[in-house]
Amino acid sequence: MVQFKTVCHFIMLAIFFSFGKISQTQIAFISDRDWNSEIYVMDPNGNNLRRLTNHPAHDGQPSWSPDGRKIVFVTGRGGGGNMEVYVMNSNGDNMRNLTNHPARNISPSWSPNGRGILFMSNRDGGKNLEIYTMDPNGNNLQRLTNHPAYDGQPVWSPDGQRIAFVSERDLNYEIYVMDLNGNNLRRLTNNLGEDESPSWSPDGRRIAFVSNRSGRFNIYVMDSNGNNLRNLTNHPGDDGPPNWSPDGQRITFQSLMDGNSNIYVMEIDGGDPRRLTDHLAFDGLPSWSPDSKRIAFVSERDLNYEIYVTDVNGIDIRNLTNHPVYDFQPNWFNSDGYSVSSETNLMIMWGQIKRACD
Ligand SMILES: [Ca+2]
Ligand SMILES: [Ca+2]
Ligand SMILES: [Ca+2]
Ligand SMILES: [Ca+2]
Repeated sequence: MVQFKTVCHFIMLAIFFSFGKISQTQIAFISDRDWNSEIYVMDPNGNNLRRLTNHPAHDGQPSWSPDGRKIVFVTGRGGGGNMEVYVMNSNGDNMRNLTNHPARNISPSWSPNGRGILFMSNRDGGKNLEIYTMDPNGNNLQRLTNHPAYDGQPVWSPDGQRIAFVSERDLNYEIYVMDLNGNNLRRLTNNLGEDESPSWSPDGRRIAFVSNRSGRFNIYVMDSNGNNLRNLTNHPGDDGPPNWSPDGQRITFQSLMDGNSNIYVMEIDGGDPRRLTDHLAFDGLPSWSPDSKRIAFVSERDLNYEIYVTDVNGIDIRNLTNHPVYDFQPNWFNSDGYSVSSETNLMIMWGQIKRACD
C-alpha cells in the first residue's frame, strides 16, 4: 500500500508539472541594459527577467523552438560584420554556432513543426541575400533561392511545408511561395508597387501583406495561391505589416493613419478597425500572444524603447521592461504542446488518478 501511494504521488507530481508547462508563456526580447544588445526572457507580466546572452557583440533576433526548449538568434561575436546564427537552450546554456560562415547569416526562424530553421545569408556574394534552411543542429544546409536580386522576409506556412517570401527578381517587390526544398516557386502578386511582409492565416489558406500599389501602403489579403485578392485597409497614412492572430480572428498592424504611428486591430475582412494606442510617440511592431488575447508592441513614449502589452481593446496597457535603454524585438513563446482536447483529457486523468490514490 505504501508503494502504491508513492507511485500515485509520483504520477500526480508528474502531471502537476505537465500542467505547469501548459501555461508557461514567455517573452524573449533584446535590450542594451548591459551596455550592448543581449537576449533576455521574461514572464508576460515583466517578472522573472533573465539574461540569456552575455557577450560584448550584438545578440538579437531571438526565435523560439516550438517546444520552448531552445532559442535561435543572431550574433556578431565572430567580429568584422560577420553575423552568425546560434542556438542555445532557453536558459542560455549550450550555445552553438549553427552557420559558421564568414558572410552575414541573419533572420533565423524556427519552423512550426520544429524540424527546420530558415535564415537569410549573402554568402553567394555582395549584397545578394538568399534564403536558406538547415536542420536545428545546423546540418542539411539548403539554399532555397538562387537569384541575383533580393530574396528575403521568409515566413513558414503554419504546417511548415511551404515558405512565403519577398523577392525583387521582377524589378519590384513581389510575394512568392515555394516548397520546403525551393521547388514549386509561384509568384502571388504582380504589379509595379512594393508587395511585402507576408503573414499566413493560421489555417494556411490565406496570406495578408502590405502593398503600396495604390500610392500608399495598405493591407491586402489573398488566398495562398494568389487568388481572391482583397484590399482590407485604405487609410490616408501608410499601414505597416499585418500580423494574423493565432486564433485566426483578427489582424493587428501599426499605422500612420492618425498622423503618428499607433497600434490597430481589425477583423480579418477589414471590419471594425480599432486604435489601441493613442500617443504621439512611436508605437509599433505589434505581435500577438499565443492565446490571441494580448498584443505586445514597442513604444518610445518613455523616450527610449520599451516593450508594452495591451489587451485587444487598448484599455489595459502595461510597460513590461521599464528601463532607460533600448528594449526591443519581443517574441512570444507558449508551451502549447497540448491541444485543448488533450488538455481536457489530462484533467480527466488527473481526477481519476487522484481518486485512485485517496
Ligand atoms: Ca551581446
Ligand atoms: Ca537573391
Ligand atoms: Ca509588386
Ligand atoms: Ca527601455
